[in-house]
Amino acid sequence: MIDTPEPLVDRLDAEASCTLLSTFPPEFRFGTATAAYQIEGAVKEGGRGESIWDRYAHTPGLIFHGDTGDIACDHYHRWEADFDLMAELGIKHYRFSLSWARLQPSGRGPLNPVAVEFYRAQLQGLLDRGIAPLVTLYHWDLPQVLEDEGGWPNRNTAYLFEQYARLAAEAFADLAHEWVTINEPWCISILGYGKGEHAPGRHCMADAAAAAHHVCLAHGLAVAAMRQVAPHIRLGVTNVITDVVPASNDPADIAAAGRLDASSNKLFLDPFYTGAYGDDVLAVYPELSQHIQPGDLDIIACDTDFVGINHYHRMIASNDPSNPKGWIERHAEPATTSFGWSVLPESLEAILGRVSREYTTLPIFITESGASYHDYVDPDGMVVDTERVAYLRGYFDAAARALASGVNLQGYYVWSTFDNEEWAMGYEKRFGLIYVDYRTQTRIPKLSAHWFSREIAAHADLSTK
Ligand code: IFM
Repeated sequence: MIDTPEPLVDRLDAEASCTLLSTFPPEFRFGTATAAYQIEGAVKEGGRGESIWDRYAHTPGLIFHGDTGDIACDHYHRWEADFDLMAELGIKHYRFSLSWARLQPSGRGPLNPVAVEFYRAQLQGLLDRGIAPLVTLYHWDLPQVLEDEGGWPNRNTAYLFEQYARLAAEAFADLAHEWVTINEPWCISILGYGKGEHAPGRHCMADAAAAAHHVCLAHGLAVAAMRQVAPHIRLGVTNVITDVVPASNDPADIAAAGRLDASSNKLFLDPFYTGAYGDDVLAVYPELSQHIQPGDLDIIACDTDFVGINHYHRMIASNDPSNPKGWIERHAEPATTSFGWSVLPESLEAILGRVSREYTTLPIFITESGASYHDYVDPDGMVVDTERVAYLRGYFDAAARALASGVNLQGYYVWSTFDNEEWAMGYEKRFGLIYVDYRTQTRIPKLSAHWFSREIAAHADLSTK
């Protein structure tokens, strides 16, 4: 176990709690999560191809401060030391992603052997340290060549993803037994193709609707292909679920909240877990229908083994006839993360209850939950992120309440292991339990990392009793 630096000991004693000890079953998994583009760097090494995020980041004006993922946390070169540090902290579960652009630089054909070796070494490195991997196949880094062929709005991208998924299962399933096919279809399609806030930066809702359907299809095709070559693996898809509430009891605001919910949550929960898009979803995205081919929804609603949920905030919806969408949305207050995102643990409880009541009783993993704060290194060389400790305690308590109420919750991965490249916000937002000094690439476990380390050690003790 890691030594807690002297200046943090008192603070940590003050922060200690018994939440995990008393409320989570011994087999409940606590872990942390990252994604390839956000931490790896080395974008031109090992035969990696260009991804849509490389192209987007290098387009002036799109990313805060002109930041790019070219170096990021340099995890490509430092992964062994990074895993050593995680092991010292006692982390036993780790979710990370494979880079499609690294494994298939041209989006098709055999996997790049250098990348296969790199990820096999990482997987083995995790297992050697007693850390169980949860591998995400796609966390947003589409090979740029596929975007040049139309990207996710092009149905063929789903078939190419199926091939990539099959090859990845062949290459890694002996070492990786649990997989998330796709991370946050909403961000891929709506932010990437509709709002232009993420790569590839298109502003076209018709493209976004096409992309949404093809991302769903890609998931279903991938599950079937991966099961064929590796029947033993466990599979799921991860959606980001927002807690949507109306601004008032006015029926017009309630209807507005329904439309916002349809546009963000139901757009994916419906097809994945009911095998149909709700009428409310089709009303918000009328273009969807023209992309649905016979049999698609059966493929999309395939059997999976678990449900991945990422959760970050609550949005408040109000009716607004003057807005082209018919509603406006704002972040709930108090907005206390550095992103302006709400800190409302009851939102987590609400969305977990909702998914298990309305959609599925499959095991649920919170595959991401966390907060960005203005972390800095103090004169003692420490990063004292008391806000993050409070945040995590509140959200773990909410998860415990959901569990007690009957939600089949089986794990919680904190976003993120390290500070990293936060997409369009570059390095300005810090989500990590471990602080990264990007100039020197020094890693400093924050107060929250020491707190988490103590908590998970206490929780691990449960299973030995
Ligand atoms: O950093 C992202 C992650 O890649 C996907 N989910 C949300 C996080 C915070 O914005």
